[in-house]
Amino acid sequence: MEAYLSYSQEVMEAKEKGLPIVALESTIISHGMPYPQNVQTAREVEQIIRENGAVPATIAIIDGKIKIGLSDEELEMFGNAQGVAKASRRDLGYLLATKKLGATTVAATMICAELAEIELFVTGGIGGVHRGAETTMDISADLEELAMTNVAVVCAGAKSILDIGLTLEYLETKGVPVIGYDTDTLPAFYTCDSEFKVNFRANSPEEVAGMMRAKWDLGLRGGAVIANPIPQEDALESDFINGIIEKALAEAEEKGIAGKEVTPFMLGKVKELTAGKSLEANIALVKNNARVGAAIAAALNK
Ligand code: PSU
Ligand code: MN
Repeated sequence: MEAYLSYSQEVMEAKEKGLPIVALESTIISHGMPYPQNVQTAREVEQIIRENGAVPATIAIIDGKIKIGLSDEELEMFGNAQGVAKASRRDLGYLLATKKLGATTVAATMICAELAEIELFVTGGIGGVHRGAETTMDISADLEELAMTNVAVVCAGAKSILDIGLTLEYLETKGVPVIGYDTDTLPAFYTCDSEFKVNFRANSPEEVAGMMRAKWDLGLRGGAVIANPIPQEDALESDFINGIIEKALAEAEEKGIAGKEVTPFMLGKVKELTAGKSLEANIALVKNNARVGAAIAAALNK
């Protein structure tokens, strides 16, 4: 297995010194945001994690290896290169064997983080149960991963391109705790809250770490959703964003967008229809998650 893992110098040193490490995904770079904001955000998020006492490990598949920690050139490549595969659980074997470039989703990043013994992962949004899933069966592999892989995922909740209610039902069935960070309601990515409640509220990094440690000490497999609301000043107005999401969903259906293209299509379309406002919100919430995630990683390390 070690043959497949390749650590950056920074992450290797952090492991030797026992420093807290935060995993980061690469699909958000290659398929979640446009260039050059994607690369710039990736760099800034890494820097925020360093400033908050942890070491960032952006994860991707390169040349037959799982890279734990990317160089600046590699970040640039994932932001700009054509033909980078969106890599989820099912794609890992294929991409490693064929030595292709793979940008890891939440599911695949969790798998790689667990292999590298990293317990905490920061992202923007997780995949979930899509609207209309009762006929399309479009349910993100991220949810199954949360049920079986021991990594806590800090995100800004589930966005309303998904069916938030069904996503919560699915997580409940799979025994995945949804923990609100300083909130009782589930944030909906672009907005600070939604009509749904979280399962548990944690008011500090230590409280999150305590819940995770107790779960894992019991030998209970799986992660958790740590839902951290977008800062109020960066949030979008909920009627505005939901109207736009409806439009984007209608266009996706009309165009017959399916499979792994759905989420990237929706993110791109929403950005276009909001004239970039959704991208600004997305960048702000990821940075906010990086601050909180670094603190939770430090608390888990104690
Ligand atoms: N949500 C976002 N930005 C993203 C994604 C989701 O706001 O970049 C990406 C993540 O990598 C997530 C993936 O794991 O989309 C989910 O894709 P799918 O719905 O195809 O499982
Ligand atoms: Mn899907």
